[in-house]
Parts: sequence; structure tokens; C-alpha cells
Amino acid sequence: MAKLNVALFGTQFMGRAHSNAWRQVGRFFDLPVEPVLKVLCGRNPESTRAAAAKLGWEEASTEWEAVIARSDIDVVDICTPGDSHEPIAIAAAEAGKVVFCEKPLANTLAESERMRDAVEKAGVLHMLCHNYRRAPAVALARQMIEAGEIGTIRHFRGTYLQDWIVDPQFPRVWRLEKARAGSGALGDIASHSLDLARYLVGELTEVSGLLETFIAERPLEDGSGSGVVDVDDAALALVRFESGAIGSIEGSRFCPGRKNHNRFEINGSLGSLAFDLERMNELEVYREEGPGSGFRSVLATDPAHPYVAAWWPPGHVLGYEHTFTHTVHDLLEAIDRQELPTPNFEDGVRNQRVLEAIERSSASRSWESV
Ligand code: SOE
Repeated sequence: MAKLNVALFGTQFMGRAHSNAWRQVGRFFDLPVEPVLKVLCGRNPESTRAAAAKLGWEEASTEWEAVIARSDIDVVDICTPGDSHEPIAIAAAEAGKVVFCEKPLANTLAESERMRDAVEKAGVLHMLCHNYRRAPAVALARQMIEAGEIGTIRHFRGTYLQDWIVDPQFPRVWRLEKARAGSGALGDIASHSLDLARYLVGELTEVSGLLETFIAERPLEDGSGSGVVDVDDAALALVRFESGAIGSIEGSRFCPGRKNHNRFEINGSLGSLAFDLERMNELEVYREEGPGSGFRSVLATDPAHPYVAAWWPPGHVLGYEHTFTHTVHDLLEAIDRQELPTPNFEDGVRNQRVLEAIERSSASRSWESV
């Protein structure tokens, strides 16, 4: 079987999640090509070497440009903070590599457009990792919507709530610095709700946004003092879709008790669907069925449900990490067929265009077109 050598950039949370996906995908799915965990690239030599050994990579490096220049690297997977997505992705595209990048694609719309232009000019395949599309229950929702089972969609309601920075003493980590992360809850978690809105309902046309920062200064991680928080702690938007549907998107890190509460509800003319990542194997379904009508919970763990056949018998639930394995699986299938996977960098640009419209609207206090 043909092998594909992968170089992964980033050793923290997303680096670990993607490493697990590259390692597991061939053990559970029949693949057309075999991914090889070739090089893990990080900033610190010691910690990168330790992470490479723990996560199953053949080599470790801190020289990202040299890694990209290697002729034996086929796929570049970007799991670094947003301020390095553009240089790594453009260098990888120009080197002819397949480029796989964690969300959000970039820290600004302009960066995302340059990245999209670079991969298109280089003619390389590219994919944006919005992993939640590939939770079986979410993929099932998409199938049901496409089959017309809830009719014409009227509402999309996306909420992505966390609570990890409610404590004012939590330090100013990179996700709280605009220069590193581009934005706060808006680009980090509201971007997920936005991607699901585009995946399940369609393109957005107008937004009315509200960004808020509750804690404007936080202790620095090295204990040397405090620093300004220049990103949003919470991001909300009313939205209109091309289809005529309307909705809301909310991302906040200030919701005590909500750990990774990525939820959506979609109301159509014939019924409703609802999903909550904290109960990720279930899809809540409502359809008009006369006096007995009511929301019922579909446990999306049957072999007939998307991706499940590769794993366990019905009822043996899947987890967060499986959504990344499913994403990597679909990327490998697309590479084998030489077809562009979704979401890709064009989706990333469209996502970023909405995020930027939300930022503009929050500043102008008026509706903004996407
Ligand atoms: C935020 O803390 C975060 O890690 C996001 O960056 C990820 O995209 C999400 O999957 C989990 O929460």
C-alpha cells in the first residue's frame, strides 16, 4: 500500500488530538493509503522530542521550514496557534504538500484569503479541520436535512459555551492575546458553531454582532505581572441565511458548568433537530407524528450511522477524539481520489468573512453584510 509521510506542527492540545487520529485511523478504517507519523515539529527541542516519543512520531524537529522543504514529506498538518497558520500553510503549498489546518484557518480574513490563494495557485489539496462535522450524530443530522425530513429550515441556534477562564486569576494564555489568536471566543469556539451553521443550513448574508470582554487584565503566565486581554470573552450574533432562515450564534467562555457545551438546534417546517457535544452520541429529533409527537433521542451508534461501522457494536459510544479520526479518514480518502475534501480553505475564508462581519457589527452597533 502507498504510504503518505505526515509532518505535524504543534505539540499541545490539537497536536495530541491529531496525532491520535493519524495513529488510529488505519487501525480501524480500511484505507487506500497508509499515513506515516514522520515528523512532529515544535518550538522547544526537549518537549518536542518527548511529545514525538509519546505520540508516536518517528522524528522530532524545531526547524519547521526545513521540515516543509523535505521531499519525503507529503502532508503538512498545522496545529499551532493561529498566528503561524499563514506562513506554514503558504510554505507547505509552495512546496507542493497537502495542507491540513486546524480551525480557525487564520487570525484575519486577509490571512485566510492569502492561504486560500496559495493552495489554489499551487494546485495542492487542502482541508480545514472543523472536527464536529464528523461526529456521527451531526453527520446524521446533515443526512436527515438533505432528505427533507425536517422540511424548510427556519431557525439555526448555535451555542458554544465553556467556563475555563471564569476565574479572573486564570493567566493570560495565548488564546487571550489578539496577536496570537486573532480573537477570543469568536474565532475559537463561535467559529465552530458558524461552521456547523454553514454545513447544516447554508451561507450567511447578514449579522448583528456583540462582543464583550469581562476581564480586561490577567496575570501573565511567567508571574512577572499582568497583561491586557485584547480579545473577546464572549461573542454573540443574530444571523440571516441565504435560504431565508434566521438564527443566532453564541460563543462564551464565561458560563460556569458548561465545559464544552457545543449545542445547536435547528427548527424546520416539519420538525426539529438538536445536538449537544456533551451528549455527542445522541441526536434529538422532533417530527410531527400526531398526539404522540415529542422529541426523541436517536443514539447514533448503529453501523448504519456515519463512521460507526469502523468502531463498536450499537450502544458502545464514541468520543471527542473519534471526530478527528473521522476527519483524517476523509482527508486520506480525498487524497487517494485526488478530490478536494470539505471543509477546505474556501470554507475557512467564508467562515473568517462572517467572523470579521461580526467584529465590524459589534463596533458599528448595526447589521453588517457578510
Ligand atoms: C477551546 O478551548 C477549544 O480547545 C477549541 O480551540 C477547540 O477547537 C474545541 O474543539 C475544544 O475547545
